[in-house]
Amino acid sequence: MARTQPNIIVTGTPGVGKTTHCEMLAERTGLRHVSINQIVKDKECHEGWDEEFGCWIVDEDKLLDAMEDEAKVGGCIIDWHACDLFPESWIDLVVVLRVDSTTLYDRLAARKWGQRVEGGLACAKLQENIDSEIMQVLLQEARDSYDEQMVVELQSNTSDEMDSNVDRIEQWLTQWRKDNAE
Ligand code: DAT
Repeated sequence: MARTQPNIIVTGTPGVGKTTHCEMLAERTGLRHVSINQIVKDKECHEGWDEEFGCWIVDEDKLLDAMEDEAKVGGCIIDWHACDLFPESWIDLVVVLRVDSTTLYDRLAARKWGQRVEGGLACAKLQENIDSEIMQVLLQEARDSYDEQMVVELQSNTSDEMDSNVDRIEQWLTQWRKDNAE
């Protein structure tokens, strides 16, 4: 059965603005903000907590099982710092948010990790995320995993850019709805 609403992934390095964009988009479009972090935690789709990286060790099979019904219905705005695990057939648009490394540094430093810099681990994690952003790791992952026409790279340094990104995604959604109207 064809989806009556599209599924959109919003991805990018931690701190690029995924959650902020997804919340704004959900409010404006009526689609659902699907936080993978929350699902992994709530439905226990993990094999424990990774102390080194400060995140859950995701059990991808369990996660996909937990999401399948919702993905089939459509209307999900998926918020996650990876995208290659979702089957291409589930997805209609992949938005990769990008940010300048100095802006990202400031945002990450304002988080808990920055405050624990002397602990070493936090500092390594912060630096790893900045390196990952500079090396376009998530953009490459999106391009490797999905048809190039589905992947859009958008800048997320300022609130003006965020507003224009949300406008653009809304326009895309309007067009998708027209194209897929029965
Ligand atoms: P993510 O979900 O990618 O980790 P976030 O949405 O939590 O990122 O945003 C991290 C912080 O940066 C948060 O305080 C909001 C701010 N922010 C995000 N995108 C922004 C933008 N385009 N302009 C200004 N601030 C932004």
